Amino acid sequence: MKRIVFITGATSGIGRACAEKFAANGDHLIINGRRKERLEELKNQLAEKYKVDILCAPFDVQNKNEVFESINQFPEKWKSPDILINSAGLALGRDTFDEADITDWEIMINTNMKGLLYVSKTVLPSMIKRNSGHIINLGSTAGNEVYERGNIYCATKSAVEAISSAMRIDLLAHHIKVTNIKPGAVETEFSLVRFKGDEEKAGKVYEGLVPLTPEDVADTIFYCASLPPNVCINDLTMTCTAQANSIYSYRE
Ligand code: NDP
Ligand code: 8X3
Repeated sequence: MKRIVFITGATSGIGRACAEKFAANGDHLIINGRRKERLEELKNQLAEKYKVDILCAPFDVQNKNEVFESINQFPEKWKSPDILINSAGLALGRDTFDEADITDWEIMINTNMKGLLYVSKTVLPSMIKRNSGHIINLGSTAGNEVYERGNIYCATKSAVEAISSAMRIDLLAHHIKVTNIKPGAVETEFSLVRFKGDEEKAGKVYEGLVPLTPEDVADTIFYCASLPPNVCINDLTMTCTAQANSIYSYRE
């Protein structure tokens, strides 16, 4: 059966790869991100290629009112997504705790934690009404182990772990699955964003190893989203073969 899949952060990286993967399966999509032109471009491309219906939902997940107003104004057929993939997120900076920029911290907290909460909270009533649904959060190996100069980014991903566990417990009675996907290094725009456009620093993150691709992660998310109703992957850590955890990698 074809599903409605709501993907935040679909303008790039893992979210975008998920959009392609689910569309290829014939699922209908709600795609979010702040860059409206990219959303429109993706919508046209995937709708034509896979003949699926796509709704663009351009909003900033940090803005509570924008999130509530936008989602609550979805046309009737889009009001009850089967799957929510919370991929919108970012890291900003790799500085020691004492030197890090407080505004960077606030943006990470507002996006990775509060944004995820706002979107989930707005979508949940329809899942509860239907007595089914699946929320898939993007955690990270950074939520498993804190690494040097990772401070608040790691903290937000630890929070995603705790939030996912809390959601899973509290939503048991409503038959809603909650999955926390925790990838290691994935080559996307993530590092370019983290290093504020510095391509050299961003490139170094993936030097000497073959990182995960966004498609690797999307394939895994698709697998988790395609299991029978009685099966839920609660959390899943995945890294490239050259990475053991958020601290140890082997570089040639
Ligand atoms: P990208 O930078 O490639 O994509 C991030 C996406 O998030 C973009 O679509 C961006 O869209 C969106 N986004 C960021 N801020 C907001 C906002 N305020 N409102 C709405 N959308 C927003 O990174 P990835 O695909 O790699 O990251 C996706 C998720 O995966 C993040 O949560 C990240 O923490 C996590 N992750 C990434 C890993 C990696 O190594 N790449 C590893 C582990 C986890 P736009 O700018 O258009 O708003
Ligand atoms: C992104 C992976 O290693 O940059 O969550 O923290 S890492």
